[in-house]
Amino acid sequence: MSIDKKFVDQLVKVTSKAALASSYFVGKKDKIAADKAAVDSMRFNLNNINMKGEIVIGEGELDEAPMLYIGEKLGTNHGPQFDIAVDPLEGTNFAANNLPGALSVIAIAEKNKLFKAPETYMEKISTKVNEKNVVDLDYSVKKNIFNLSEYLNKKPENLTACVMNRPRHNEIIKNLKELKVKIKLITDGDVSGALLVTDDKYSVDIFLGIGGGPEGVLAASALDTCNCSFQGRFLFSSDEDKNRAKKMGINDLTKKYELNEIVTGDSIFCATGITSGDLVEGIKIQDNDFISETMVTHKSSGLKKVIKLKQNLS
Ligand code: VTB
Repeated sequence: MSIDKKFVDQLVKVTSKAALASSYFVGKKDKIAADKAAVDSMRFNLNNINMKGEIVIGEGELDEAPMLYIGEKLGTNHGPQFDIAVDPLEGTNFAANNLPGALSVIAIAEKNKLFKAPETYMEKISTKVNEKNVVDLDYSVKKNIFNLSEYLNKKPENLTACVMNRPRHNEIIKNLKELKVKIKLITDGDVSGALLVTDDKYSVDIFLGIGGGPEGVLAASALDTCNCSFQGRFLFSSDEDKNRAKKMGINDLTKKYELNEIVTGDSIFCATGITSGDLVEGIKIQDNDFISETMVTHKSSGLKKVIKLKQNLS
């Protein structure tokens, strides 16, 4: 069974309206208000869709998040069953400080076809090369770069690697520097970082590093449609995290997940810009309209494009 294409248009509207709602808080130094606006809007609009949806990746568990919590049912309760992953405001710092790259993100998949990722860190790697044994989480940075260089027939100094700027990535960055690879250092927002390998126009060959697990699953759904590679491995820092993951059904805590284990069926992914960034432009208001840009993918129809929409503000 594949997901009907009509849901693409509906979901683009969901993320574009959530992005609009959050955009009013851009630069207001209030991450919580910017997030809440996106969450409220997303929830309201998802509830108008004819589907039986369930949040598998959301704002947390019921006791931590009043809305869009894991297990929350969404939609009119008529229509197909979907797993839903949301990150209503990806890049809260970007929105609060009016910096490039804040996004409103959603992915839906057929029921039980999206990995239920715990709220923990994930070691990730993505590339535009979808070939086994070229790039792998188990290889050293140097081996990955040499393999990619050979495969793409590009010298290491002509390759670009995207990495999030964190002390935990010092070793990765040191290795990349030694190989003279061009480093694209991002301050936050690794959904977008992982997706920069999806099109040559972004000039990124490989993304690597440790970021949020839920963000890894969201990015994976788009990478799947874009025929790119992705691998992820969860990292747990406390026994509490480990126990929670076990309760969620993860028995092997050190397992390396392949893309086809994270997304196992048809999926739709939408990411609308709140502030303009590498991937898409941010929300612009013109008289009574707002203009949004959304990166959209839909696996079964092979759709992969940026959709620009002009919608009425009221
Ligand atoms: C990660 C990353 C996200 O926040 O979760 C990061 O996946 C938080 O990482 O894309 P730190 O704990 O190291 O700050 C984001 O960058 C979202 O802004």
